[in-house]
Amino acid sequence: MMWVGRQYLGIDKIGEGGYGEVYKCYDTLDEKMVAVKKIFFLGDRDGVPGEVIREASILKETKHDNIVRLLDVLNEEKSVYLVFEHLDLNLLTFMKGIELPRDSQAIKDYLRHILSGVAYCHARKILHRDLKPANLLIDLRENRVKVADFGLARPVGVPLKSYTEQVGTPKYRAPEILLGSHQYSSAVDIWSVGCTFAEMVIWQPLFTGRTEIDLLLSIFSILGTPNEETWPGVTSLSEQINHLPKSNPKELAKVFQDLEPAGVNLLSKMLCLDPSKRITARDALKHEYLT
Ligand code: INR
Repeated sequence: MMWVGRQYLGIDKIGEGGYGEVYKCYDTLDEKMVAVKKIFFLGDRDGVPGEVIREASILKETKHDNIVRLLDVLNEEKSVYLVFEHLDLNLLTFMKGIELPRDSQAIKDYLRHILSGVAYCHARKILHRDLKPANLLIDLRENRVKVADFGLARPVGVPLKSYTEQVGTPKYRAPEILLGSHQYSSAVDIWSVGCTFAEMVIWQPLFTGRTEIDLLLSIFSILGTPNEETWPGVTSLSEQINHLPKSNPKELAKVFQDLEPAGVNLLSKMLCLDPSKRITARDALKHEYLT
């Protein structure tokens, strides 16, 4: 038996992200399940970075139906534990098609939920930076998606595994990041939501590739290789672009034959290569596909 503080009793390890491990725990005081994330840090001499505590305090005030609630922050010895509400499923399970119906209304509802949570955080200048099906959780009772892992500890946390051996692939990473931009804007989250939306429709990841370059080639094989005309500034972002094979954009309506035209239109605006022209979460919520 593993106790986290005096209140939470460890049951199972349910996840392992880049920056910590997640345990399903029993909250002995409130008599309910919670998810406890243990954050790892580089060196232990300076104790726990104050930044994490500050960020966590902000997130504790973040209350929205489509954001996984942070309930408690524990600072035990050299670790920080973040206590969240617990949900039984994530969108990965949904993608595997076992647990839930996959009709077009469900896709629409889930996309609206994800965008609502994202819009709420973006309005508060909180970025996610790593949106993917694994941290989109599903509340089956309310049939609602909630975004987990928003804006946490990324700049200060230390990865569990070295970059190359990180779990999974950077499948949901925006092209500007893959091309080496260090300027994260809210547009990176919209890209990830677009990839997730596409995946709900076609039952498999839209872009694949084990390495960043393979992934870029996969993206460009569908959306076309960008140039200064379609994405001003792209060549100064990365010289690399000039050496890649050139692809022409595919007709998205042909790639997504099961998606209604309004959905294809919204998807094309979320998967816009140029981040400055990518649709915002707020505008996406007003798009005819979702209204
Ligand atoms: C489940 C997870 C259910 N619930 C994986 C999971 C599989 C099945 O990570 C999880 C979480 C939960 C979770 O119920 N609450 C949280 C994860 C995270 C925060 S985080 C909160 O930050 O994404 O690791």
